[in-house]
Amino acid sequence: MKKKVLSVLLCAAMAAGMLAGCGGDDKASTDDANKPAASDADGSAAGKKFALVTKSAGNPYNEKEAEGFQQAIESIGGECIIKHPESATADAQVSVIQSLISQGVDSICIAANDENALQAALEDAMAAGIKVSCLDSKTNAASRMTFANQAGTTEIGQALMDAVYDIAGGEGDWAILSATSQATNQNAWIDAMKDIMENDSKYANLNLVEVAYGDDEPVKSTDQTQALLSKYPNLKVICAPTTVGIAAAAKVLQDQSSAVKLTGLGLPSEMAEYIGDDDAHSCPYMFLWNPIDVGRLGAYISAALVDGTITGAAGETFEAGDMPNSPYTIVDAGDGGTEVILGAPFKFDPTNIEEWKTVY
Ligand code: RAM
Repeated sequence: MKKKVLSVLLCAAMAAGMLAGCGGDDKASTDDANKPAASDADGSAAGKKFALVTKSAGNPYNEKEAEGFQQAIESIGGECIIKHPESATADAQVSVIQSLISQGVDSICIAANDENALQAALEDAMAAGIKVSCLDSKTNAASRMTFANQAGTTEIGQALMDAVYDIAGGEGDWAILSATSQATNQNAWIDAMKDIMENDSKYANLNLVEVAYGDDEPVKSTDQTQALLSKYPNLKVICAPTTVGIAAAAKVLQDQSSAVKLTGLGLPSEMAEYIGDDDAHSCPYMFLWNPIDVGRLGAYISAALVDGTITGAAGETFEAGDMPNSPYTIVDAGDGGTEVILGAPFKFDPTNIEEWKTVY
């Protein structure tokens, strides 16, 4: 627990530092290579270029990931290149990957908008000697060396399924408001929820009426929430396993004083005003992990791949600076590839949301 508090404090300090020192919010169209911070660099990655490709621009979760990635790369003396594609599509990411290959970067760490559609581009990158890994959302095993996974997929599915069960009172209609239909991470979490629901009679009285897609766009997520409310008059709970979706749905439900309740994965900073146990709040509780640490883990994986400490094989270990669980071990991801798990999903509720809303 002490470790966790320390990590939180470090991240808060780091987040504050990032605001002052770095502009990590660049669009794919800009070609921004940020210089290493000489003061805390130990030179081990000097002269190397480490790229991060997020899912899309304009998503605060992705910006937090980028903050963490940049901080870690700069702390080891590397050059950090952050790319936020214009939209959360595979096509947008393929163009970014192609331009990074031409730039001759040493590594690409990517939050995949599609499990399979990036394969050709990422194989080209690996053939050019670039070390490819994923964070947040993975590609298939053939097109990555390993993956910084924020938490175990089944664990996230179980936490969300139990929240739906609890908030619905064990029965009734519920719906999912997801990100894009191709997002590997959301699809894995949704599959895990369905598996749990279908294989345990405890959940037999819950009825999943629809999986809607807001594409991680606030306006589309708002429209999809409204559509769910009008299509399903008996709806009890919406589960949004996306920070963009949950924030949009929270506002719709709370503004309308709807009886429909919400849970899912959200940023405490965006969700604090909606979290509460009473009728005035739309979300009793939700889950997440530290997105800054997801970025830091992706950075340390990239660095270890580039300096040859790891190849991405299960069983290998690597140091990750002052991260709470360092050294980390690479494990089998169950899809033919490997992953590194950051930690467990963390519950945010009325007892702790005030404390966390200033952290991320
Ligand atoms: C959204 C994105 C991201 C996901 C979070 C929970 O911001 O889809 O990939 O990890 O939600």
